[in-house]
Amino acid sequence: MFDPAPILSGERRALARLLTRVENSAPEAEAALAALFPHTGRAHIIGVTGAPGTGKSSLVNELAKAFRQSGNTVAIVAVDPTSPFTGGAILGDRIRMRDLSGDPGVFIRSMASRGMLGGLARTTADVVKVLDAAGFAIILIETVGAGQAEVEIARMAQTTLVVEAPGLGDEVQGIKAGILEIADVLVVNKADRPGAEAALRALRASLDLAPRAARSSLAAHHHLSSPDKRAVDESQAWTPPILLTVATEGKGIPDVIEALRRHRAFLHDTGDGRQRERERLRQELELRLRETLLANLLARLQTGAMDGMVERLLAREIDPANAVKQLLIG
Ligand SMILES: Nc1nc2c(ncn2[C@@H]2O[C@H](COP(=O)(O)OP(=O)(O)OP(=O)(O)O)[C@@H](O)[C@H]2O)c(=O)[nH]1
Ligand SMILES: [Mg+2]
Repeated sequence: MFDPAPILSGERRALARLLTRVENSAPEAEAALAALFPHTGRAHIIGVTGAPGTGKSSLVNELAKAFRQSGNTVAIVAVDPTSPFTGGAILGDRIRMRDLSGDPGVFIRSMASRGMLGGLARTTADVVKVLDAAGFAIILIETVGAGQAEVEIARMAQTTLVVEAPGLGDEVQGIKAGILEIADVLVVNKADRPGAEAALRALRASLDLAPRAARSSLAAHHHLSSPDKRAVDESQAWTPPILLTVATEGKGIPDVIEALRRHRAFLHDTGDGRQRERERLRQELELRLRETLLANLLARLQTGAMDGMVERLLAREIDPANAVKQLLIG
């Protein structure tokens, strides 16, 4: 039987051991997650995302220090979904976050997608649940904002902080468009570099252009559809603040902390937080349902049935849609 007590009291070795099991989808992990679930839902989960090299890790490091100074415990989850050679990046982060190590109120976990059975987004969600149950007041999740997995990871956060930096090439414009929509707080880091003010103005312009529904509360498009209700919602919609920082010098950090706290209060006061949570849980349920149904189905197929069907497709004897029908009929 899994004993949740060591995790609930934040015992670090028990925590590290369980997180490894969760990452490896070990059979014991499921029982542990079930036992811990009632203890989750207390942390402020903050996603930090943005193009490569914008200074996310440096910023996370500074935010963690500031949160510690005001007495909050902090867990950091650094996710590196892109590179199969994560050793270097994680080592770099370790060095950057060195001033946090040794502090019992800080827990840092680096995750790479390689070899992860359950998929990165789901595993990250489970890791965050464990840290939440362990009582960390603040959970910072760093992802590189490049693809679907990262956006999904950002969505599991209550507050999403998008980091920009001046002088990024055109290739990141696409990334920007996608992640601007999910931003609750925008930071232009590397404000010591030329072009920071211009980047800030450009961001402000694209935020003004963005359709309001896209960045107002989730409630606006899921729940409240009648015009007058929407008007009410607009008046209390969240406008993402845009802030300048120099993470390497710790400049601008108090304003970011303030914005994060304000956003949390907004989520609480408007009921938006609960609606986001509801959406997130629905998504998780759907995802797991889909996975389980598929796994059950594949387990029931006769051995070789798939291979045989692939050969028939190859020979153009059948089309994919009818192949599925035949496999389901058995
Ligand atoms: N000039 C300047 N450099 C910075 C600032 N913040 C971070 N850097 C530098 O930018 C580089 C990348 O910083 P990281 O914090 O690793 O950025 P990141 O976004 O986490 O990078 P990835 O995780 O690899 O995507 C490092 O060399 C930092 O020292 C800043 O405010 N000003
Ligand atoms: Mg980083």
